[in-house]
This record gives sequence, structure tokens and C-alpha cells, in this order.
Amino acid sequence: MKRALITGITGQDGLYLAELLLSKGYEVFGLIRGQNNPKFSLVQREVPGVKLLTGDLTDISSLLRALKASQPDEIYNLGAISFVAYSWENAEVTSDVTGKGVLNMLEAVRLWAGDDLSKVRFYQASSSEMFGKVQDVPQRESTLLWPRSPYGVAKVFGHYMTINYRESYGMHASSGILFNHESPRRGPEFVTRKITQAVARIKLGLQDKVVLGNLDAQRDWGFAGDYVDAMWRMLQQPTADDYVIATGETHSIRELLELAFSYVGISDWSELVEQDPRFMRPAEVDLLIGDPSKAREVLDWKPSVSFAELIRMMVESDLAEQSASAKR
Ligand code: F7E
Repeated sequence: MKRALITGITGQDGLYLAELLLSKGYEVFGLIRGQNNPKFSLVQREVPGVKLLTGDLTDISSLLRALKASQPDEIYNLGAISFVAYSWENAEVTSDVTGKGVLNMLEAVRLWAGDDLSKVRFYQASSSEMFGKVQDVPQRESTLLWPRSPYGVAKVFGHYMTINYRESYGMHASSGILFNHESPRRGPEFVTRKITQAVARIKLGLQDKVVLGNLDAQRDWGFAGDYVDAMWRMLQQPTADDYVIATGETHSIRELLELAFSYVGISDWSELVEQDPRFMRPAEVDLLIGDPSKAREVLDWKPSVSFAELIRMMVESDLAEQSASAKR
């Protein structure tokens, strides 16, 4: 039985990845942060097979303890402060967790494995935010990185540190450059879920309008369930490498609104959406569109859920959730 350790187990990707690995017969350990973390019960409810260990990416001795307790064959480093907008106001803590946390994890793995580094494989959750002010369209593994937020800068640090451990120590360390990926489990601070939740609430008469920032940004949005499968595939390769994981399609926030409202029968949404500078970013990433051909060729990976199916899935889930909580 293979053993896996997942950091960031409480997030959308942690939950999907844990389900995937459990279904493949892995023993799955999840690292969870803090005292009396309210998400402890969420993980236990959603993925009851996961064994939770406490630890923090900013505390290397806690990482060493988690590695000793779990003895993993595979490590998936998904833990991060992941909300881009938050990172301008909290640049230092974002750098510590999202950036230096990767170094702490890599170094803990090296110390724990000692002479036997080949016994373990490492996945780093890199991000399309690293492309920022994009230098190629579409973006691929070789595209120059030009991050536009403290979050993006921190992810670049983690990405290059992962490559550096691979090149310096021969560690089987892969970096997945994942474009935006969403699901009904997405936090409501991110634009897809903010919109699908608001659309459901507007339809049910629980909310009047939704207040957003820049409607012209374009993103390459895929389904998180597909993307965790790509992570696993990377670690099954004989050699470690970096891969762009994306759909190869891009859509604006306006298109997202159009689609989400259409699923509840609303064709004119102009009065239901307001823009507020509060939700504008100091520097925006205007256009993301990934080229996933390397992942398709080497990993035999391709997305199974289209943009339209993804938004429909999220609107339907929010309608069900909102009408259930309105009845309570
Ligand atoms: O914003 C615009 C916003 O917060 C998408 C994270 O998972 O993906 C995610 O980062 C776009 C931006 O995601 C609102 O300005 C307009 O252009 O959903 P988001 P993100 O920043 O792209 C990458 C790959 C990651 O790695 C990150 O961890 O939508 N936008 N109005 C808005 N965004 C938000 N959140 N809220 C608004 O009201």
C-alpha cells in the first residue's frame, strides 16, 4: 500500500486529491494547521479515510514530525495562502507560507530521507499566476515568468526552488503549473464561486445583486477534479518534470456571468451586477490561456469537463445548497 502526505488538505484540491488517492488504495495523511482548526471536521466528514496530522509550513520541525509519522512515498505540497487579492495586504505572510513554505517542505524531505532521497516523490502546486503579464500566448512550460502579485512572486520562488532541489539533489520533484481550476468546493472568495453562489441566491430571491471588480479579465478555467488527476500522473513518471495543466480555452468574467445567469433563465443581468473599485487589484493579470500539449503527450492527461459543464455543475450545486439552507 502506497502512502501519501498532502499539505493543504482542507482546500478544494486537497479534498479531491485525497478522494482520488483513497480510491487507488493509498494510505492518505493530511497536514492540518493550527489549534482547534474548524476545518478539521470538514475533512473528516468529506474524506473520512484521511489521517490528519498537525503541522505548519512555516515550522520545519512540525514538517519533519509529519514526515516521520506518515513515511510517505509521495508528497503533494498544496498548502498555501491562495487568494491573490489578499496577498497585497498580507505580502509577508503570503511570502512566508506560499513561498518559503515550499523551501521548508523540500528541506524537511531532504533531512528526513537522508541518503535515501529516491524513496520519495514530491509534487509542488505551482500556478498560472506566475505568468502574470504574459510573455507568450498561450503560456507553456518555457514561457518567461512575470508575476504581478505578491502571491505570484511567492509561487515563482516555490517553483524555482522545486526545480533547484531536482537539479541539485536529484530529487523526484515535479511542479504542476495549474491554471485556474474550480468546483462546487471552491471558496466563495474566488470569482467563479462568488458568481455561481450569487446567481443561485438571486434566483431564489435571497440576494439582489452581486458586486464585482474587473469583468474583462480572461481566465483558462478547468475542473479541479480533473486537475488533481494530473498531479498524480506527474508522480507516476520515471523522471520528474514541470507541466502546464490547462484546458487551452479562455473566457472573460462577462462570459462567466452570461453563462451562469442563463442557467437560471436570466438573460438580462445588467441590473444585477455592480462594479466596485474595492474588488479591483493593484496590478491585474489580464489574460491567461495555457497550452497543455506536454501534459497530453507525456501524461496522457486531458480535461473531461468543459467550461459550460463546470459552470452548470457549480450553479446547480449552489441552487441545491442555498434552497436547503433557506428552508432551515
Ligand atoms: O480571480 C477577477 C479578478 O480570485 C479571477 C487562485 O486559485 O487561480 C486563482 O487566482 C479573476 C481576476 O482567481 C472579482 O480580478 C473580478 O482577474 O477567482 P480569482 P485568480 O486570482 O485568477 C490561480 C491559478 C491561483 O493560483 C490562485 O491561488 O476575476 N475578479 N471581480 C474578481 N475576483 C474575485 N476574487 N472577486 C471579485 O469580485
